[in-house]
Amino acid sequence: MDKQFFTSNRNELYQLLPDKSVAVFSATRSDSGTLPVEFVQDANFFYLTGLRDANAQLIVAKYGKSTHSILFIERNIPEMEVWIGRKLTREEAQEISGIDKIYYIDEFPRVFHPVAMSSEVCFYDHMSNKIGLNLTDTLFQLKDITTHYPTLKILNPDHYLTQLRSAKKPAEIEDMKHAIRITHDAILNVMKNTKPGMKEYELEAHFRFECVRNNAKHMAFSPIIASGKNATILHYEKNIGTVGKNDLVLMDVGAKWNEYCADITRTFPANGTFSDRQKEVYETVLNINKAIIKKVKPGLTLKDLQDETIQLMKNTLKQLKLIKKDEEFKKYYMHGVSHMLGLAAHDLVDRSKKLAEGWVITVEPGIYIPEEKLGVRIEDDILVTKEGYKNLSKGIPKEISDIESIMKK
Ligand SMILES: [Mn+2]
Repeated sequence: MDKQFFTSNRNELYQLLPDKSVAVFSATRSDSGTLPVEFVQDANFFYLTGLRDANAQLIVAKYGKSTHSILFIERNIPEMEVWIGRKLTREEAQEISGIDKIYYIDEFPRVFHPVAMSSEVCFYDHMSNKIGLNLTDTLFQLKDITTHYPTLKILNPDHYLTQLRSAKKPAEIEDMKHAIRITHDAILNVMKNTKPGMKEYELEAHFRFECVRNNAKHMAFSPIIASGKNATILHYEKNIGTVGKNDLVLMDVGAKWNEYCADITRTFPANGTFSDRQKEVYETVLNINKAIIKKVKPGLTLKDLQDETIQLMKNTLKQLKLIKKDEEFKKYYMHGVSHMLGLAAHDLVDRSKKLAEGWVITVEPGIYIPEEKLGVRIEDDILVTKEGYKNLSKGIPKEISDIESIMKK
């Protein structure tokens, strides 16, 4: 991904912004000087700048035909270099982002002043900055802005970023494919190393080992490794249970590559062979997974996919003798079948919009039967194409025979 990508993202934002408006985006804050913690860059800020550095800010402004991007970075502190290294230079920031107006962050109020004076609206992005100390810092800044410029109307820019980030560009799809490839290898590593009696965290370790070994140090989300009854808890993430001999293991995992996420779920038998009942439930979920994937095409909405899933669930849950009446389906299937995927595992979404070329969504039906200590979910990452879809995670085994033969090795 080069500066061309980030420049064209900003150009698209200019198109959307109303005249006489300014938008402010912030990098994630981090407290330099303390021991390193996992740093997750703010997705909107990354999308518009390409910077992975903390404590930076971006101003995007539009006045008629004249548009401006101004980047603010941290000043280098020579005394701190021995602890945390040298900060990004202005030249480096320019090379990454393609922005030529670069200031230091302490110059923000001075540079912002004339921009604010000529603007009617300020789109201030602070809701997507939920990590670390950033929220309080940006709220202080926002309070400052509202105090100094009382006539400036403050709005949230999220709808613009949702619009921009929904359809992925080729470079983004390549990064997502790579995240999926690493996730694929790591899932196989778990399947090959699982033995009944192990702890769920040992399986998690096999997953993380393969990701980190491939330079994917950051997860799209904390891995969910759930055996037996734990698999009926949708966002189980304690991963401390013992894998029982006759358990199914549900693993909902995703590596990140260049900030882009994979989100895959596979379910497999701890002992390497599905029981008859496990097979029955698994095949049901797999059939729904395949049926919904086949439906994906431009023009549908996420709700259309969910409605179709519910219809299929009602029928099959009756066949599995789990429910008698349609409306009981929620007892065994209680979540959405799809969400957007991108810079976030649950990416920005406008549910009123129709699927379009370049969107990447998940398809993840599941059936959860606590009384049988049994949960199955099968999740793939699907690219919406001009004609229909492309399953980006097609290569990750989900047929019963494939899973069983991998586990026998
Ligand atoms: Mn998901």
